[in-house]
Amino acid sequence: MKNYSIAKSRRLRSTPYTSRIEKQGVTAYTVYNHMLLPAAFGSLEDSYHHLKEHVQIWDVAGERQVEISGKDSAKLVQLMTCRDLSKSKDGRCYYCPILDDEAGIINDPVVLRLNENRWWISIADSDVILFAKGLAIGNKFDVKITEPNVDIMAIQGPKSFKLMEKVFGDKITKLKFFGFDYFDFQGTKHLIAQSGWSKQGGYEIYVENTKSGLDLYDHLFDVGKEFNVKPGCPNLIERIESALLSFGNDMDNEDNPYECGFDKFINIDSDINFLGKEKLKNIKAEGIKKKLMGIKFDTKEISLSGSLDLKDENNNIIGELRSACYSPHFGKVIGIAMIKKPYWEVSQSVKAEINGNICTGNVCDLPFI
Ligand code: THG
Repeated sequence: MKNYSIAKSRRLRSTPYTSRIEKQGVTAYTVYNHMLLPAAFGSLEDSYHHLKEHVQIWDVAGERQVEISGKDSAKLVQLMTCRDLSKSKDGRCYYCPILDDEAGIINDPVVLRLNENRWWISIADSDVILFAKGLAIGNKFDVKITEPNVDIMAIQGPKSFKLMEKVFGDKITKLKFFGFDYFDFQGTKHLIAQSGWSKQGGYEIYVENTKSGLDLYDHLFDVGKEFNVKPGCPNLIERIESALLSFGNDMDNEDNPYECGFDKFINIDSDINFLGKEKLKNIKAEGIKKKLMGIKFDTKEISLSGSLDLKDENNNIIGELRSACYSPHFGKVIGIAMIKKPYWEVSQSVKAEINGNICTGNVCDLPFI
């Protein structure tokens, strides 16, 4: 597949870190929430191995925040998600599918409860702010909805814990997974969560003070030398092996949360009010007809730029492949696919045309590992 350079403009927003990562060797961008999101620093496979062993600093400013504040903010946030937030706590993050009235997925953000009247929705790639504003206007909610200047920098990899301890002291080691708190860097407070879009562990720094954030970015590279710190970005191979889903790739508005395996984030039995609740009850009663599953192919190369039909031995279409990569762990191509109900059996054989050749493989459960 031939690649093309991306034409920058005001509409395709840069981040405060862009000039730095360009000096540091970014080689590919994707677009996320109308913003540049680095997609590669040279070989994906080299970055994958480095991420699993050392520590990386990522410019994930494209994970924008939708801030909802005001008297009705908790009501609006709850209206948007099927996850019960009635017992949520300040200083905690919640992975929350956002649904429309048909229970189709709008987004799968991390929701941060700053306090009962102030929330950040840390969004995947869709315009949640417009949806939130529409709901607030239609419901006459007393809320303020903005996209604040918050530019996340992620510190990911097994050595992220030692690196962050070196900068922020012992206190940061007490932070629990999906907890957040404020930490001082040279006199400026930064909101830091133990989270991130890899399964290698790490933190996300929600930078509000750009000047201090850039000083911190540089400082992390300075003091991180002993941990072999490198610039990086969400890694296609690591995230597929870890089955971290990507909105717009693995699922979209045509899919419901049951089909995506989000069962543990769905609360249809409590008395909370959210869009799509009745629809979800029906879906649960009837049962779903497609779901996300893994595929392993007996081939070593793939480059997907859209979805790919999957067929059985009789050429019946059994589903569609939505993301895929070569996995060093399995020594073959693996992928995430939406599979139709009659074909859910693990080890169901599949074939697909990859790079002009018919490749065979098998369906498996998610996560792969
Ligand atoms: N961090 C922040 N914002 C984000 C992302 C992020 N917004 C966009 C995108 N990523 C949202 N998608 C996800 C998907 C998975 C997770 C986080 C964001 C995740 N899942 C954990 C898991 O699957 O193990 C934990 C889920 C849980 O148990 O609550 O971390 O990365 N700020």
